[in-house]
Amino acid sequence: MSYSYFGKKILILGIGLTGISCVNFFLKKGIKPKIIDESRHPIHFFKLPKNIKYHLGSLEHKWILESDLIIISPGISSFKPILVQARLLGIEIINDIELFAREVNLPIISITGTNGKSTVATMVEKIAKNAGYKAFLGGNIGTPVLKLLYKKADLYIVELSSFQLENVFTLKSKIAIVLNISEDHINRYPNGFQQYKKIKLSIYNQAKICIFNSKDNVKNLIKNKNKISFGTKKSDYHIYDKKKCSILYYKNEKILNTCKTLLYGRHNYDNALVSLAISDAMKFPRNCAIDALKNFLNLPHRFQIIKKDKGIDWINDSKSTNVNSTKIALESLNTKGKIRLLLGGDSKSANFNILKIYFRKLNIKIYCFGKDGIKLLKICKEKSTYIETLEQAMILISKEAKLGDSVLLSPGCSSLDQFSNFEERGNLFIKLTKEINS
Ligand code: UMA
Ligand code: ADP
Repeated sequence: MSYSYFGKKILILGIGLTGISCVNFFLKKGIKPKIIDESRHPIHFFKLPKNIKYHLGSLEHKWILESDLIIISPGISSFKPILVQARLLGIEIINDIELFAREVNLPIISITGTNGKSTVATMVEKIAKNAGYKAFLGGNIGTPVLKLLYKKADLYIVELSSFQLENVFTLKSKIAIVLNISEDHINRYPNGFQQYKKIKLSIYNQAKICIFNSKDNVKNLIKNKNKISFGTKKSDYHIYDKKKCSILYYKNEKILNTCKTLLYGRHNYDNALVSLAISDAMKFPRNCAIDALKNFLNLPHRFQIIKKDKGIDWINDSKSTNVNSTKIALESLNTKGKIRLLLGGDSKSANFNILKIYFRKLNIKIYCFGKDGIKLLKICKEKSTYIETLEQAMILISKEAKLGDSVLLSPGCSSLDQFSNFEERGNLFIKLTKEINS
């Protein structure tokens, strides 16, 4: 079905990467939308094409209520009262992913999950390219999907956050996958975890092949018949852990020994397994997948070893922005000495109590920093200390760390209280690590 936007009053919410990509999408069609941002000084404002009507500083109600179609950016909650009102009045609210889905006739591989999306999406991109396909990756990873429309592509790989799944209605993925579901972004959803989970699972609506994690107990919630499982020993794709190495299997068939890869962290074996499942479902040659996975290096800021110096490991896991990724990082560490964990930032109202048991049993010291540092200190007071900033915590660690220790930045929180993004936080950790060790 081809959609026409001519004659409609189109309003875009958010002058960020997404909003700008939407403006350009409509301009290419010869349509001039309007745009709103609640900030008075949106940082991407300078990218807004000239002659576009904009409003800054508030969600201008008049513009919202007189529009026919609203395109909302992921950072803006679609549960804001004025948007609820607009919807009740019959005003259509969609997002850039919906615009993209309406335009595309090529295969789309859609990836969501609480953790591991960027890693798996990048693994799949590398495999597809290795197999000779023109594969383009976009979405939550950083490139707005609408920018991909103008590439000469064979297929698309789309990383989707729960925010980006909120206003999508006609996405027909060739393959859809939810990597895992645990608590995150609870401050965004009025009805809590169940609402977050339902939004994540909506990725399977209208998908041809659904790949799911058996550990999430979601099989019966997926209506599509074509399902592939991974995760537990009984799943189609599973892992057998031996003492040193792990073996990736499809049913009874051995596919890959992780000792032949450069992957760091047990959770990345899961990510490689899922990528293999996607690759097989796309019918990419196995050798292309194995080859790409053997050479895959952890993405920056994702459980990335920075320096092994004076017998101390320094690990940058700044992309850990929820409690589950910190838990996984602690499970993945194999340390002779003490773990020195940097935990903190904006906890987004999450419950951190699942870490209690790890803090109790591990040889660990927790350095709590940032906006919710004091709250985090309470998880295990006797092994924790509060320090205002990451920088101050690193100075203290430089005095305390001993041979055999691991220093782990896996903050479990959003960085936005003290940094502009997780990259800035990770880069500061890398810089300080190098200074301490120079
Ligand atoms: N804004 C408002 N009102 C609000 C919130 C924001 O007016 O209530 C305005 C801001 O002032 C700003 C604009 O909206 O000017 C920013 O829009 P945005 O927050 O949607 O950000 P974009 O620049 O469009 O980036 C978005 C994603 N951001 C979010 O989901 C918050 C990017 O994911 C994504 O890479 C990009 O689209 C391209 O698809 C980032 C992210 O943090 C990396 N994702 C979250 C995560 O991974 O946990 C979900
Ligand atoms: P996302 O795009 O979903 O945020 P990333 O691949 O960027 O995922 O990784 C984010 C964080 O989650 C990092 O701390 C990383 O070490 C951790 N992580 C990666 N894969 C997994 C997984 N399969 N399960 C749990 N945590 C993971």
